[in-house]
Amino acid sequence: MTYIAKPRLHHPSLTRNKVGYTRRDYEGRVSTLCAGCGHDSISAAIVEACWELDIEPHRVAKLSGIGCSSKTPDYFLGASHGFNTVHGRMPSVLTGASLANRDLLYLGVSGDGDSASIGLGQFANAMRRGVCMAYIVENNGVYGLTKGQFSATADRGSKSKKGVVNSDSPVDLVALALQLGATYVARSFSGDKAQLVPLIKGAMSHGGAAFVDVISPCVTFNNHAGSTKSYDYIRQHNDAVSRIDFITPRSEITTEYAPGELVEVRQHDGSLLRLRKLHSDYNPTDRNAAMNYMQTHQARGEVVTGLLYVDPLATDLHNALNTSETPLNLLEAPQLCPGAGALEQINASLR
Ligand SMILES: Cc1ncc(C[n+]2csc(CCOP(=O)(O)OP(=O)(O)O)c2C)c(N)n1
Ligand code: SF4
Ligand SMILES: [Mg+2]
Repeated sequence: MTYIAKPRLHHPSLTRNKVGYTRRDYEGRVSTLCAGCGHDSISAAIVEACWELDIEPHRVAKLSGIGCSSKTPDYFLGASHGFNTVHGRMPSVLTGASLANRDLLYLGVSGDGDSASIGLGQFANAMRRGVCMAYIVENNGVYGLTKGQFSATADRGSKSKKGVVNSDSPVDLVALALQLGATYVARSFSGDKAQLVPLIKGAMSHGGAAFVDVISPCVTFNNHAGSTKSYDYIRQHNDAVSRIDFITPRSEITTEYAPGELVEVRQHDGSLLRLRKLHSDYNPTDRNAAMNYMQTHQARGEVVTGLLYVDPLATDLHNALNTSETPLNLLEAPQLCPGAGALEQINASLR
C-alpha cells in the first residue's frame, strides 16, 4: 500500500495538546513494513510520546542508519528534521548535528544490526561521550531488511527460521550502555505500549545520553519457535522491574502510593520519573546494582525490562566541550571571524 498517501485533512474535533497539535500532526507517511512488525508499534509509541510531551514537531531532529528499523522515521514526525544516514553511522552524524545546533531534540533510531554489528564502535563512542539524545534500538535479533541473517544481538542457541542454531555470544547493548556511562538506560518490548511510551518520554527529557533497547519482533524472519526475540518468547520471559509514570514539570501530581512502592527521580528539566516498584530490591540509580541484576536474571533466561538505570544529575557533551548555545548557522561574521587580535591571543596561549 506504499502508493497510498495519507489524507491531510483532520477531523476538526481531534484533541489538541498544549502547543495546538493533534496526534495526527506527529505521524509520518504510510508504513511499508510487514503487517505486524514490532517496529510499527515503536513508531506509534514515539508519536504518542511526542504528542503527550507537547513537543513542537519542528524542534525534533530524527536520525537513523539503514535497515527496516532505520526506515521508520519516515513513518512518524513528518514535520520534523530527518537524516537517513549510512549503515551504522547514525551516531556520528547525530553527534555532529547536535554540536552544531543544541536547540533541537535529537532522536536516534537504529536497529540491532545497525548498532551492534556494523555500528558497534559508533554506538559505543556516542554512549561514552554523553551525546545528548534519545537513542532507540529496535532490536529483533536479525537483519530484517536483508532477509533474516542473525545479527550481533541474537542469543547463543537461538534458532533461525531455517533451523540454523546461532553459536555466537550476543552483544548486549544495555549492558554496554551501562558500562560505557550512558546516564539513562532502559529496555522495553514493542508489544508493551504502556511501558514503552513513558520510557521514551523520560529519554527525550533526560538531557544526556539516553538509551532505550526495544525488543521488536520481526514477524517475517524471527518470530518462530526457537527464536528468543519472538512475541511469544518475550511475553513468557519478560521480567519488568518497575512501571514508570512520566510527569512533566507543569503537571499536577495526583496519584498516591504506599511508602516503599515508589522511587521518584527528578530530572534536570524538572520532569519527574515515578517508578512503581515491581521488585522491592531494585534501585534504578545504582549502576553496579543494575548490571548485577541484569546479568543474574539474564542467566535465568529472563528478559529484564523497565527503566534500568538513571542518573538524575547527568551532564552531556555540550557541558564537557562548552559548546555554543547559539546554533552555528545563526552566528554572525564578527563571532565567526573575531579578527587578528583574537587569533594572536589563541596562538600565544598555545606557545
Ligand atoms: C555498508 C553497508 N553494509 C551492508 C549493508 C546491507 N544492509 C542493509 S540493512 C542491513 C542490516 C539491518 O539490520 P538491522 O539494523 O537489525 O535492521 P532491521 O532491518 O532488522 O530492522 C544490512 C546488513 C548496507 N546497506 N550498507
Ligand atoms: S522484514 Fe522483519 S523487520 Fe523488516 S519490516 Fe518485515 S517484519 Fe519488520
Ligand atoms: Mg534487526
